[in-house]
Amino acid sequence: MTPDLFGDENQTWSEALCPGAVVLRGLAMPDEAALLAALDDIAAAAPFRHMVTPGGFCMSVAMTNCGAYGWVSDRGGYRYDAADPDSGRRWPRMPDVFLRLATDAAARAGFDGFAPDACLVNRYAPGARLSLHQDKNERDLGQPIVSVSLGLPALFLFGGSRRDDKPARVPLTHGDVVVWGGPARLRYHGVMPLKDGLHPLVGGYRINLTFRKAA
Ligand code: MD3
Ligand code: FE
Repeated sequence: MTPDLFGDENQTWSEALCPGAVVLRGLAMPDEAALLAALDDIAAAAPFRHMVTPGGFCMSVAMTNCGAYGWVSDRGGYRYDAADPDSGRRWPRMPDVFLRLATDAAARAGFDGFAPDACLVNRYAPGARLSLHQDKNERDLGQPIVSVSLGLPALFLFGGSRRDDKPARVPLTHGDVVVWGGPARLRYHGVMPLKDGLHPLVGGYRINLTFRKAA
């Protein structure tokens, strides 16, 4: 556990989960209000929706996107698309506070020059979960993914390079930022069903931002 220098009253700790995966506890705290305000604008322009998997199941996690590309799923498969399929318009632009936090986190984990062009926003209500999967729709798997957790706490499942490797359980709470790169980039991962609760700023949800270099 490494304490990082950070401002006057805020503190952040970095924890190495495994080679390539670094948890930056509390890194998003100084930006929490600006992140949530920007999120309201994104959801007003591109509302959260439950996408359908290629197998025909409706996802329990509600999603939207910002940035040049958005992650979308339907009966035809998973892909990145410059347009929101619900509106036909481009996704809302990525707010500066999102971009600064993501590039700062990546640099702290050793990924200088990370330039995300996609931010998938996941919203979990109680009971919502994400089953074990890999993220491999991005063009350059040498680029990391940065995740930011806001609102209710969740148990993150961090598996191995095969679907049947027993996953570790990592608690992620409001303000935590994780950088997944290098040998961690293709590890299976998921999220356990969200427990009921009420977060003072976010209410009865967990929000997760994942920053990606899609194109
Ligand atoms: C490890 N989201 O959107 S973020 C996803 O909390 C996704 O909403 C989860 O998995 C969430 O695809 C987990 C942490 C995360 C994101 C991408 C990864 C962990 C990762 C890619 C490779 C390895
Ligand atoms: Fe993922």
